[in-house]
Amino acid sequence: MLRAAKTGLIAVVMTVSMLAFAGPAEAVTDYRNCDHMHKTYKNGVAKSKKAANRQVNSGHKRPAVRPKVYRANIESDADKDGTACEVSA
Ligand SMILES: [Ca+2]
Repeated sequence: MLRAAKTGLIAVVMTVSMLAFAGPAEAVTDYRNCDHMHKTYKNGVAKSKKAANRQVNSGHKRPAVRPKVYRANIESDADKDGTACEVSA
């Protein structure tokens, strides 16, 4: 009985903490343009660390690595280099 109650409590705690964790991490905004995106991600958004490094190595500021945000805003990556709304350094 006590064990069942404990197990139930652990399950509830895990569920609540996973939801809390998933909240901000899963929040993906499709920005209407780069000015809008730059209010949150001032150097743009890369799909991977490799893509972010490519920006830095080509004279841009380091973008945030946010694969889901990138996918939601892929239309803002006009040159298809893996970073949306990159900013020159
Ligand atoms: Ca780009």
